[in-house]
Amino acid sequence: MKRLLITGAAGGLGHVMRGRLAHLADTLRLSDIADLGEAAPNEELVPCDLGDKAAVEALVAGCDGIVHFGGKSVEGPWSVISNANIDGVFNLYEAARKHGMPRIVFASSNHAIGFYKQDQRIDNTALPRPDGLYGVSKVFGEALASAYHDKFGQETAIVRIGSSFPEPRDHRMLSTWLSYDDFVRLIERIFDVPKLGCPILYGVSDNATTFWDNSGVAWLGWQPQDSSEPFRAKIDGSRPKPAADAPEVVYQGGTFCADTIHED
Ligand code: NAI
Ligand code: 15L
Repeated sequence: MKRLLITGAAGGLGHVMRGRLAHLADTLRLSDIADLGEAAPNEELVPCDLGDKAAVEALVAGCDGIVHFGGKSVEGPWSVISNANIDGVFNLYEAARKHGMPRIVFASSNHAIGFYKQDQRIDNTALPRPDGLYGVSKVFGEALASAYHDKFGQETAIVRIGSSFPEPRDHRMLSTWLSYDDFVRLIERIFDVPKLGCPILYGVSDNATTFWDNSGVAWLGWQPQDSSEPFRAKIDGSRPKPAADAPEVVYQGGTFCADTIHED
């Protein structure tokens, strides 16, 4: 690619991928509402609020691919979620439609399906069961991606990310963990395949325990290579085992299922 846009580039995943995806494009265009630091020679910094339609249109112009990490990444007040994850995603897709429909990686979340129980194994055809306003906003993004694919041919990989951190932080994350290396390999595949369409897939490493079945997207040729297993003893030793009826043990979305609705 000539120019790859990473939104949310000042955030946890955006910061990591800023350092790991440079080989995919001549130029990385990096955007966020938060401070992005100094631009490296191969980087363009374009700060913007995703809720600002005109700014997002200018942001997307000239990009051949988009990794969309920007937005509210946990539960929060509706005004914040709706600005970033509803209006922001709409603005992004409208901008993409007007500027050549660059392929998009949409960072959806396991919280789009968080109310499935952990003893259920679901695949990429599972109906949404969002576990809060944040999850609902991700379902909206998934639906918008699907509509823009069917109407206009816009290609998106809808990645329901599990828990992508340097290492799993609790017992549930032993099942939901996605290593950074596996995520990089996934993004490489998404931009490499000749025809993508608009698949839903689970962003999860090759963990010994899992809730999710990615066999429906085997054609993508992505083979996660990491596992949370080496971290199990550390988690067992450092954290009390939660009660059998605790949300983090019962539901795929864990404690998000017990979060309240945040009023503005
Ligand atoms: P993060 O919260 O660290 O990063 C999100 C970034 O988006 C922040 O830098 C923030 O400033 C920016 N942002 C928020 N509102 C904005 C707005 N209105 N306009 C422009 N930028 C805005 O989150 P993280 O962990 O890096 O996640 C990245 C994406 O992946 C998010 O969309 C999140 O929902 C999704 N995700 C992440 C998971 C994980 O395990 N890290 C799991 C599931 C989904
Ligand atoms: C998410 O969607 C969040 O963005 C991330 O911070 C984690 O909470 C993750 O889900 C998770 O479920 O572990």
